[in-house]
Amino acid sequence: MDQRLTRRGFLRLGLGAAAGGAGILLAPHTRDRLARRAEAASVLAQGASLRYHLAGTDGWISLPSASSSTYHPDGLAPAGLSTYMFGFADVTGLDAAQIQAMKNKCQAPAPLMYFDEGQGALVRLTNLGLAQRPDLTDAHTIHWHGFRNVIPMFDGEPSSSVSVPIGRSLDYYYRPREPGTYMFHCHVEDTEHVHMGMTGIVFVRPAQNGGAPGIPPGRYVFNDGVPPGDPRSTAYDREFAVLLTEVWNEAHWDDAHIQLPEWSDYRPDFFLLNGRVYPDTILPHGTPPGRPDLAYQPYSSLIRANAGERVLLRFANLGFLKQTMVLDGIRLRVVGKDAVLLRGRDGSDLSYQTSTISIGPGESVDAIFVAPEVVSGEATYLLYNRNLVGLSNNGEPGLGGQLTEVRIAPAGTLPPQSAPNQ
Ligand SMILES: [Cu+2]
Repeated sequence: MDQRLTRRGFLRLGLGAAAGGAGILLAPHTRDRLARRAEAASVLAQGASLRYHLAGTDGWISLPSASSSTYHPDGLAPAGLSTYMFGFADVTGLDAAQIQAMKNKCQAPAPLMYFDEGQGALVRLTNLGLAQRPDLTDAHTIHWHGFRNVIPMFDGEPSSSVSVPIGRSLDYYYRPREPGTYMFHCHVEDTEHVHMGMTGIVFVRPAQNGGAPGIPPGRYVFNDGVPPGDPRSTAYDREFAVLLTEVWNEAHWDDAHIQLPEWSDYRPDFFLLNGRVYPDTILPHGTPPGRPDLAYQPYSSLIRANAGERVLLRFANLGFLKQTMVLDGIRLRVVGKDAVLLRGRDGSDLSYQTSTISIGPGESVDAIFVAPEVVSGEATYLLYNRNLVGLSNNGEPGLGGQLTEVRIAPAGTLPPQSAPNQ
């Protein structure tokens, strides 16, 4: 995009094409394509390079409510659970019997996936079918939303590509070239399958993490080309992916009860961060003590850091409504939008500081903050949806929805982060 095609360059292109057509030499892009094809073949030949294995199926999650209505909690829900879902289960490394046992045990949201720039990797999708709806023969796919180098085979958009029928698997091959934060979802009957929960975050780490001339190895959002001390740097110490989704009780109840929702009536009742609503958002990862009902909502949204550390928030929205998230008292610096570094073509820094991030469906935002000093003990800040509706559970009084805490500990308290969101 930053190279203008001059008249001379255009003529050179024509000459190159003519030479290639005459069989004199292989144009560089042809050689590149052959090399990539060979690389893909070698990756596909190695079963070991399977990076993630997801199973598409249905299941149930737990969303809290003080009152009950026709649609919530669902009368068909297993004890302790409330809401019927479609989704992905993490079956990475499981054997065939263990994978089959995950039918009707999807999680919300899908497993967090991440990749390294330039490294080819496989993601296997197995379709286990829907236990609650054996009458539905829905296929599933993985659509990596925003992936810029996809070939149709692995795009997951079923009207121009393949999808995975019940009982079958497909290996998706990716070689990411553009670092940043993305999202993925099933693209089959996508209004339904996306809303029902087949959504997750995927991000790509830049090659610069391995170091570059004048830049030490580290953690960077993008190949920003500057050392960590530079104001334009995207270096960070900790990273947290935050997926925004919604649950409209009626649509979920309809799918469990063999009914069809009228999507133009869309009116969500729950607003979720990483598959949970406040106050569950601040509970630990996995199944928190005393909360077996959260077994299928494994992701905490609690953000913890030491004072002085740089913290990256990777936001993505796969609900159907625009949301506005606020972090009071700490300035965010937005460095990326839709997996693009905010940098002008002339190199100017287009990142900006804000306390407020508006994010529409299908959009992602990369924002970094520096954890402020703490006076004594831990300091707590709130990250929340500015719209009161998004701060409520099922429209009831009290705080709920898209609210979580940012807890800052004195410098040196927390060990280095071992994995994203930890
Ligand atoms: Cu699907």
